[in-house]
Amino acid sequence: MVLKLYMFETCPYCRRVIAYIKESGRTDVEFHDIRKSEADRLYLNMVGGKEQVPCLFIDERPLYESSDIIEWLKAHPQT
Ligand SMILES: N[C@@H](CCC(=O)N[C@@H](CS)C(=O)NCC(=O)O)C(=O)O
Repeated sequence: MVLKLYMFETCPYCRRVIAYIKESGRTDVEFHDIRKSEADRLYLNMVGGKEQVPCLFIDERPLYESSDIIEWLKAHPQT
């Protein structure tokens, strides 16, 4: 399963998700900063459908909302 988190550093909702990922010790999430990469920003808009972060792509399927992302990560621990 490919997990990609679209985010930017000063976004408080992103920081919450990133803090959870770090605390839980998981290493299977790629970070994509939309303020640093125009390609990532465009991907989020085109595939996700809106420019809202955080967005976790789960095998190319977008999941928005920090609380939902954290709940999903809790329910699907790294194997
Ligand atoms: N309820 C959302 C809020 C996310 C949010 O407001 N993110 C801001 C950046 S800090 C954003 O992307 N705003 C642009 C937009 O919503 O279109 C969550 O918890 O993830």
